[in-house]
Amino acid sequence: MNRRVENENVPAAEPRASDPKILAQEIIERLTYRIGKDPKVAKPHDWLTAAILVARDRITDNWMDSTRNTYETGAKRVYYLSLEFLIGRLMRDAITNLGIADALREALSTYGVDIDVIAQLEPDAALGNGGLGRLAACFMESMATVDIPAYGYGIRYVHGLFRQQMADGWQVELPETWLTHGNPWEFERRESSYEIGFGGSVETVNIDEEVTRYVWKPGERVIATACDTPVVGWRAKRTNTLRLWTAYPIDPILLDAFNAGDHIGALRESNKAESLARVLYPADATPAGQELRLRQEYFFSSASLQDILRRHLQQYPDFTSLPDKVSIQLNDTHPAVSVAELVRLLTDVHGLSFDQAWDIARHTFSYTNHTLLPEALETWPVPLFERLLPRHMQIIYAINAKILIEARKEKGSSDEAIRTISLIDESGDRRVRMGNLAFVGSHSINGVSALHTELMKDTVFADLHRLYPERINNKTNGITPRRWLMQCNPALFSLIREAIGDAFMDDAEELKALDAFAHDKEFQARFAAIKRDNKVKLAQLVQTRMGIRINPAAMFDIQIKRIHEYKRQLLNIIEAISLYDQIRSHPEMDWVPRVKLFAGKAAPSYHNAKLIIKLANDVARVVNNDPAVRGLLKVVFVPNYNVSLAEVMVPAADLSEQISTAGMEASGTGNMKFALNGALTIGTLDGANVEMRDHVGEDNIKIFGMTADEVAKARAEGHNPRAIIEGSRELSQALQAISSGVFSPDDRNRFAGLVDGLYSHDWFMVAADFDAYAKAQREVDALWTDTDSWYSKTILNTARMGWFSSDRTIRQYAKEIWRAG
Ligand code: GL9
Repeated sequence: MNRRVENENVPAAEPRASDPKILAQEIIERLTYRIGKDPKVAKPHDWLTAAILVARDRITDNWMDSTRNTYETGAKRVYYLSLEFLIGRLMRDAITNLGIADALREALSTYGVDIDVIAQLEPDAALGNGGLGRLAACFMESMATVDIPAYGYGIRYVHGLFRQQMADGWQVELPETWLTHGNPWEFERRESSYEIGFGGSVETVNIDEEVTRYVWKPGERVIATACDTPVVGWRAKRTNTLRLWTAYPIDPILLDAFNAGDHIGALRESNKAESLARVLYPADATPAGQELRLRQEYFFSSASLQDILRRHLQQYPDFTSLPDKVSIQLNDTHPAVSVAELVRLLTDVHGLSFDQAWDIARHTFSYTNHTLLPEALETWPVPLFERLLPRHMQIIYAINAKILIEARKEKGSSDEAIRTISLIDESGDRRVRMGNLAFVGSHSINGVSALHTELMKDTVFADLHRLYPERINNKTNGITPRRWLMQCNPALFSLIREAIGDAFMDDAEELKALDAFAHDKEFQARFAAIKRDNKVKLAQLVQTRMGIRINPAAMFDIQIKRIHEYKRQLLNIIEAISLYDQIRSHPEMDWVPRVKLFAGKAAPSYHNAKLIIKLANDVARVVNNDPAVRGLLKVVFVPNYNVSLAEVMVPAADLSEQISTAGMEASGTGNMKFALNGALTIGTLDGANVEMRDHVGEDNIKIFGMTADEVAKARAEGHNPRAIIEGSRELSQALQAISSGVFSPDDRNRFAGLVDGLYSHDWFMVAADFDAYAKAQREVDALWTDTDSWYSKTILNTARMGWFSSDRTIRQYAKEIWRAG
């Protein structure tokens, strides 16, 4: 086993100095001895790898200090279990946090290498789908920054989120191959390997009258091996570990089969094991629902828990201290099987009683819910669960019995309440409810914005909340200001620093000192000039990638996020069509020039989302080529949205579209990134928009549309979208244009399904909110023409967004949930 070798005579390595000369020397050393390249013939990729290796050494010094320190102080460790980490590129993040960005730039320039050029070659680590995965990445950085001993646990997918290509305006998915050039950030830890079982049967052994032991004999086994990436916090205060699991077969090749000539069969086991970590499921807020997904969930949960228990026993005598020394945060329901797995490990492997194990589990786990969409709450068919994880199924039944007896006997729950609290959904084919399992197995269940948390109490978890009223709490999401201001918008960062000093670099709420500059003409002009430069950069990107010219003087109106009906890209497109009509009908009016930019991926099986992408592209083609528009409106769908593209688009936005149907976006985090970078938000009272309005002030955000209560009421009482559409001239004309094939002359019926949905039920209230949205957009136009007022508002947005730093969010988790740090 992994016993630590305590050898006082082995000195720690000397921390490395970071002046440009030394860095330059080391770069050549890495290039020569690690990459095996003569600097004279080194390719840009080789320089990138060498630079990363040099940075990594410095991180490693800090990493070892952090790990040693946690061990010595006996501090509580936090484990963040997440099936997704949407990291993006790491180099810029790492070198800014280390404080060697300038020195490294200088070092590379001595060889004529431009750091900005090689930085572009680093692939995005896209091990996540969207907001949930990006939040996990921001949290990793903030946990290191606020000095919490934390580990992220996940899967090292060989293929991250698919690459999106456009073929005639349709989304086509291609595999993402981020590991082609290797991954210089990671350290594989072959010694940290665990066996993970699937299937088989459970044997019962009666030890005596009272004690029965259960022995799970899995039918299949694979090996999980750790791969570590260091995550360095701001000013390198601490470096934590992101531990991602890779799957290996126990027997890499079945030699008998191979020798008998069955060359493919000989690799079957190996392929099966490796398929576990091969691809990220691209589903967004809809469960993937396939056996491989449940296997992935169990694989990473089991490996992580075995690792956590091993580390605990290295330092402490037994597991009674687990809840004091360990907090495990379940990021959504994806790792919820961990609840049963911990109970299994503690009872079957370590010999604790069921009651002891259950008590420890409940005090150790906490769970974050990220969505209210009922279809997104994972459930698994009982027969599948039982076949794949027979022992866990028994444990889930035992937990269920305990909970339901308590609900009935002590709390007097009704039959109806018992039905919704049960871990087994019996309304149709019997299914295991992972949300309920995560809830009952945790001492804290948190939502991700104030509104979302309240809705959780009233809807999905209403009965569980009545049963355990002290468990649900709110932790409004945040974003790391390092990546989402300092790094992505260096010019704005410098301007702020010049104006208010450095305090905001360590405490984002200090940005409020900028309030004093909101009406300062000179400051406004400089703020505007920076925005303009950022827009020019985006315009260049659009020109080179898509061959479309956009005017940086126009208002950049941006909606970037996953494509989903509830996010209502459709509302935005229909409004663009309506504006297009009006510009042509009223050429005499002073239209504000706008560029409407969209980007985002659709889940490959989400038919309507893919149609919405096609519609955006079809509308773009027509509008952009119509001379009657005179360049006053452009529509652009930028392909292959990812973290790196966001880093260019966010700083270039004038207007941020946060227009989800109220009650449906749990929080949103893109909303925060835009406002922090000086964009005005047009949005509904949904998710964190509500709290953003409270912070920036209602004069500095454009809120429109139905509230969550109104939406719930309209849905319950039934509303008549046809009457609404017929009552709105602009809307009916825009829909008429879509239906008659103005944008799809090659296939008039292409969008019939989308339009019919609006007439027949309009579940997402696109029709219901249209007029309010269009009116809000014209009010935004009016604001835009008053330049001073526009910039005073956008400056106030930057000034007042400090609270939305993920450092604040993490401090709240640490204090109120983890009791750590
Ligand atoms: C999400 C919510 O939809 C967002 O509103 C929220 O900001 C994030 C982070 O809490 O979580 N839940 C969810 O399933 N996704 C979210 O973005 N989806 C993806 O990550 C694709």
